[in-house]
Amino acid sequence: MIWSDAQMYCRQHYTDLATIDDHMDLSELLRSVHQDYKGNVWIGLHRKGAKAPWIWSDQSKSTFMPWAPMQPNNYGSNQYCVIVADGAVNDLDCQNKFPSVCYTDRADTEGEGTHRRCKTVVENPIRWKCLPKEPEV
Ligand SMILES: [Ca+2]
Repeated sequence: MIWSDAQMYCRQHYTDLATIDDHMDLSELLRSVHQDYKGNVWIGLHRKGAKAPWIWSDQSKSTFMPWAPMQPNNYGSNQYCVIVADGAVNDLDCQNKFPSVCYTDRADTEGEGTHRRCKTVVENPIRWKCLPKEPEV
């Protein structure tokens, strides 16, 4: 999907496109993704224009943006959306079609009122990574 479709899809079916909070979160994301896919995936990081700040789709305040070397470079002056590739992030043209990583907030049954975020990789066709498919309503 292109980035905006991925955002819409994640918001409809999960909580939102994935946010990365820290190195642990990045490792978990890579582990989810790399089960059988090594390519680029959209995450929730994006911006409205070349001068605009980078923001997360879910309004997260996370400042963890593990840019690959020389990134973000806004190559071609239209790279406003962000992928994870090779364990780092890179800005790309939002019109590219990639699988995306959504997340779901859900109660952690072993925690004490804390939540954990389950990440799910979405492709065309949709592949379910860490949550069972929800019944059709
Ligand atoms: Ca780039």
